[in-house]
Amino acid sequence: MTDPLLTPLSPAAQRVQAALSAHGLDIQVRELMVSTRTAQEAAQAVGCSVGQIVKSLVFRGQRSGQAVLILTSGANRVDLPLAAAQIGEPLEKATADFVREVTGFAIGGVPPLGHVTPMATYMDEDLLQYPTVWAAAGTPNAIFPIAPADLQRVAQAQVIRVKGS
Ligand code: 5CA
Repeated sequence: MTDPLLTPLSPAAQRVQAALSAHGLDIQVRELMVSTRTAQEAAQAVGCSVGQIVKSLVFRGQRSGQAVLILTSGANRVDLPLAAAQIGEPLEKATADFVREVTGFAIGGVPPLGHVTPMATYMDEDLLQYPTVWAAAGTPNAIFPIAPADLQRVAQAQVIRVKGS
């Protein structure tokens, strides 16, 4: 059956779909009529809590200049000194241009996998408490559901704590 709230996948979303399929995951990317640009909008669009939305946040190692991806619960902000202590290098926020260069996707649709270059990846431990989390799929309207353990495996992510207490 055709869902009237779904649209055909754009090329960026198709790249994410291909990456999921290449990992053997039977997951369907959904491109929606409504915005999933922010964690709040995404949660509203799929009817989940904001904590179940995966923010794929790109940072830049201050010493190495290398990209670092932190998959963060939509309910959390990354405490940069805390993250840096676990990662082993001070981090700074990436510019929009750097994000596009290293991932191949524009901010608002950056997915957790399928990037043009592989990068060191970390995952917020708070995501593990949910049966399903939802991540961006290449565009500000595209999203997919995934079990957090599968996300950790396919993103080759090391679990860290991102928020201070
Ligand atoms: N599609 C949604 C839900 S999955 C999404 O992509 N959310 S996100 O949080 O992963 O992506 C937006 C993030 O991009 C913001 O939290 C912010 O950290 C970052 N961002 C937004 N604007 C800029 C900018 N101008 N330069 C660098 N980073 C930015």
